[in-house]
Amino acid sequence: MNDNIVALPSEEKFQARIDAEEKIEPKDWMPEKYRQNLIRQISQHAHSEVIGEQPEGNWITRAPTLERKAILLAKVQDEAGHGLYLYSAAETLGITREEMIDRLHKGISKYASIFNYPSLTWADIGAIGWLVDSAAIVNQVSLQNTSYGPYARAMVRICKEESFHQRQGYNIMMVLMQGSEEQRAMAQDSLNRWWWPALMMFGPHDGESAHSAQSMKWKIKRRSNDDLRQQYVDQAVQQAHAIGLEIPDPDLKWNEDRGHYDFGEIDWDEFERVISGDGLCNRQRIAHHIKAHEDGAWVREAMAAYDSKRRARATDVA
Ligand code: FAQ
Repeated sequence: MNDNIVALPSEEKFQARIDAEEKIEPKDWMPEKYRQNLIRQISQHAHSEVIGEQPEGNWITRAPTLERKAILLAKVQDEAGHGLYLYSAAETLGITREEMIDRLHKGISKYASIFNYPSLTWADIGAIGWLVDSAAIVNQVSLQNTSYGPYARAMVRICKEESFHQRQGYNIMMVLMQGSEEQRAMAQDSLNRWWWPALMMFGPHDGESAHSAQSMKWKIKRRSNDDLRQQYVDQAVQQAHAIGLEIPDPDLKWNEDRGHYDFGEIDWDEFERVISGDGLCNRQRIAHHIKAHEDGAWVREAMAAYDSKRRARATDVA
């Protein structure tokens, strides 16, 4: 740390470290609001990874081939792993896993709105991998440079795995688009249903985003919601057109001056409804999570008993 920084009062010293692109580590001093904001964002991110297993898990037993089944199974397991890295990163901030899960079950802590939409057809597994994982990557690449060390490091591995997820989803869509008329229609229908929810993943417009200004100052977020959404649209439109899919947006148009696509307005009433717990699948997703959590209680108890026995044995030996 440089000498000028050491002489400043805590808050200023902290901001100076952020401005100098230093990583903040768990035992470092940090403002309480920084800690709380990180716990909020990282735990919601973790919940998203885990709840996101549900719409995909719905198709594991119905995947069209053994190969597709094995790939989907591996992807869903990866998402569980992402949840694990993220819960662990949040725990370094002084909150327990149990508290985070409790907040999820009580509706205090959110998770990505997209997972409150149903996966109705096999093409939806393509759309989730292509559109949802792409959106996750666009955001998470920027989070590899977030100011909190454990979160930034978790993002590096997560981004690598999400890239494989994105490719498997796009490959499903590509194969369907090379198939029968019915298969092409299924792929298009899936894009029609998932496009707008995918754009909502980036959150409210910058001017409406409650946390953005402070999160950008603390470099918890590195790019704004609208900026990331624009990059995503520019990428996804080209990918859709390359395989013959049409983006369901009459206002979508290349803007030569801006060098970006213009696109239509998100239905923000729908967004608000879904993040407030009133989407198509919110109740089902949480009920399923609570049941799985309760059914798995004996595993956690057995692990805790094994761990305390192991520690006691280690103390005896010492
Ligand atoms: N859904 O002030 P902002 C994945 C909430 S991972 C639900 O703009 P912020 C992998 C927000 O929490 C996908 N809630 O908030 C996968 C806040 O509420 P609060 C998850 C949303 O934090 C793929 C309020 O609105 N990725 O998909 C949403 O600055 C396939 C005000 O909003 C991450 O979590 C939303 N879409 O920006 C898994 C990335 N948008 O907390 C399985 C990390 C906003 O005050 C299958 N997170 N809200 O009650 C972030 O980058 C940010 O948290 C944002 C929101 C950009 C999501």
